[in-house]
Amino acid sequence: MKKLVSLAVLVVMLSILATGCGSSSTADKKGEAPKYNFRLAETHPADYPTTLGDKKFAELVLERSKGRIKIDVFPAAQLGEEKSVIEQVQLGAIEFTRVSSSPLAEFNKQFGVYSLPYIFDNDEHVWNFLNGEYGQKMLDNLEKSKLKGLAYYSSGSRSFYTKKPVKSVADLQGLKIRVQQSKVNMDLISALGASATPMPYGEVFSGLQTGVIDGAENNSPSYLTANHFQAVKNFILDGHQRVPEVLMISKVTWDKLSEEDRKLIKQAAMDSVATQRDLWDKFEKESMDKLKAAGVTITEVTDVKPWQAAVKPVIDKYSADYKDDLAAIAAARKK
Ligand code: GTR
Repeated sequence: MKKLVSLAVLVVMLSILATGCGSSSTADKKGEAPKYNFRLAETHPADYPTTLGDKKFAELVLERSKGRIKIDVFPAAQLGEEKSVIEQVQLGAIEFTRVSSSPLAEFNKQFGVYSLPYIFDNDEHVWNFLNGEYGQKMLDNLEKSKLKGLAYYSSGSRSFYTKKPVKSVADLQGLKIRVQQSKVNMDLISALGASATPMPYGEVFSGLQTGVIDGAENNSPSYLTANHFQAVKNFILDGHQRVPEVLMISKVTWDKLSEEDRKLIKQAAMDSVATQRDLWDKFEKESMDKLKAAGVTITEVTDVKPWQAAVKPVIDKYSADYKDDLAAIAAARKK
């Protein structure tokens, strides 16, 4: 009898699982079977605000195409780390991704401008630029890198977190700091007197735990959700960068779509931005509270000038390469 009951429980559980996972679904219920089944690669966990932005995008596309275009979001780097994902998107092996502009810069040099330190004053300045003609044109310019930029998402500002407390630039001297895989980032860390260690995002936690690196840098939501705060507990809010996130489609995929579907996809991406930004703003605050509650020591930077002075050589090195881009960014400040 007991055996029979557990068998029945098992059958019920399996059928629940089957309905939950079946490709089912939303598309079928909405009408036609999907003509396209695309994948979107995301590095963050399923409930991260940016992943929820991706999902909003996929939902709008499914709805507006009446189930013809289905995009499945694969969170938590299931399809690989950002650098390898970008390569696969260039080839059309993965159709969509959302990545940071930093690793993207290795594929499209212009995006490196976003990694330059202290070029934006605040979030408003960032969005003035991104929503302006120049920022939008940059998304189109990704075409020469076999990619097509659809929209920008928020990612706040990046700051350092370290094993030993850092209270000033001087405290960073000689520390091994993980950076995103891009040249501008390497130069930035060197200018601050630390030793830059590029590595994929997914390896940072164990790097911090084992002491391969002494620290890393990111926004508060990433510091929290990637569990880096469990390994190192000193967070200094120097806000050295504001690096926008980019939602993209493979140019290979884009070229196969009808003009009508392209418009639908572009519009859905643009319309998903409000959701991502709203969730982002809320979660940014929430993550600071959670970090504090978890015993992280947070150091405010009241005077950012010594930090700006220390990284000036990076601006000097790249100012000729990014002359027009920097001028457009500066102009977005005045608006
Ligand atoms: C995050 C960003 C990710 C990833 C990560 C990193 O802020 O959202 O896409 O680039 O930083 O540091 O690798």
